[in-house]
Amino acid sequence: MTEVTLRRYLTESGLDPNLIFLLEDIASSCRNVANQVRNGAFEGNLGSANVTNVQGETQKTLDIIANDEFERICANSPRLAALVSEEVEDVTWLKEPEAEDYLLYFDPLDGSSNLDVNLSVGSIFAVMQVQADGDRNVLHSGRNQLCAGYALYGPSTMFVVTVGTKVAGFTCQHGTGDFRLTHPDMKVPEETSEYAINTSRYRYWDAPVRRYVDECVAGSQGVRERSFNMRWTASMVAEIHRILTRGGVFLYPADSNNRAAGGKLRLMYEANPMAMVIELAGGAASTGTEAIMDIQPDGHHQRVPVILGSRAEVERLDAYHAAEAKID
Ligand code: P6P
Repeated sequence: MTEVTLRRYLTESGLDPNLIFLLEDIASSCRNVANQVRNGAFEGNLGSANVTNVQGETQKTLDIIANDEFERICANSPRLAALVSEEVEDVTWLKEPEAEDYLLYFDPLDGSSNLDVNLSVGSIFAVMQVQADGDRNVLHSGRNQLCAGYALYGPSTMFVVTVGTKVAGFTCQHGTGDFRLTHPDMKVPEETSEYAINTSRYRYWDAPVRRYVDECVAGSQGVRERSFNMRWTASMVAEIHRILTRGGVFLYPADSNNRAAGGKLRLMYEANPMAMVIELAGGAASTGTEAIMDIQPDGHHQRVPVILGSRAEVERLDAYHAAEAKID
């Protein structure tokens, strides 16, 4: 059978042609970013740009290059009205907004601290729509996302996308550069014995998170009566892809050190897109106290706590947070 290309898959999804154009532009941006990352050492693009972004983080040279690639390619998408990028403080308006124009939210290069040590990085994206002519509001809840996904720049480059039903994975064919369908219906296993969290933050964690991780560490000798495995790759895209492939739960919770900032991960272009992917793959995505996609944003760089992955484990963590709230 002829392998299904991204264009054929999107066309057969019955999407508005302008949304198909935009998704193909996003995929082209990711393909170019993959090439820039792969050739970073030859182009002198590894290392820091010695510039601090709106997040207060020192930008990597490739952060800027990746952002520029998305802007350069997607700015030509016919009905794209605005770009909301992790790397740019303000919303970039490309045209006077008209009802049903598209809004693109993206993290052009997530996990870029991994670049210099040659570990996986990725790009994350979501698309929503302008609600009315002239409406410049970009603060819509994640339930309004039309589509979302990510590119993973790993041993192979993959483009994973949901357009509101299934989650499909496309692998970039070395040589042609085509994205071909290799994972037609990605699902998150309900149960898991693998969790991902930065355990160096243990001293900052709230009681529910400590309880959950302590029980995992206790393994078969504790209340869970089975052993667990832990992973932490410092790349949300890589963590989510592993969870989509074999299950797991990813936590970047609120803690005593990040609570004033709202958490670590950003709602509009990290948590929301990944929450849509995970939920449509049968998993769950929560802050510990509410579903991520139910949050009404109050800023386009807003940070939120993130707990997502295999549904049984996310529900357990939500229950631990609820039990703690009763005690407080
Ligand atoms: P830490 C990368 O900077 C990122 O935003 C996510 O991709 C990743 O999961 C997390 O932060 C890593 O955070 O505290 O381990 O460096």
